[in-house]
Amino acid sequence: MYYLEEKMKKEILNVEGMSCNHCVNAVNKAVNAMDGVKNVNVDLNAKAVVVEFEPNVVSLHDIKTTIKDLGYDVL
Ligand SMILES: [Cu+2]
Repeated sequence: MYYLEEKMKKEILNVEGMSCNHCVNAVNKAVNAMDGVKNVNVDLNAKAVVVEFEPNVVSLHDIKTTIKDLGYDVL
């Protein structure tokens, strides 16, 4: 367990353009589907996407690109 946690990274992204639960679900679903992503939590009011991932498997850049491809701005 400790070993796994060492390999995990947690980042908070500021995402503009999410306006309703449909947006929340779209971001959740798309990011969760990525290899190496372990957990996603979207806070609509805070315009925040908290993502836990394995940097060895997926990059933060790729996660940002996935969100941008949905039509939202990642600051
Ligand atoms: Cu929406």
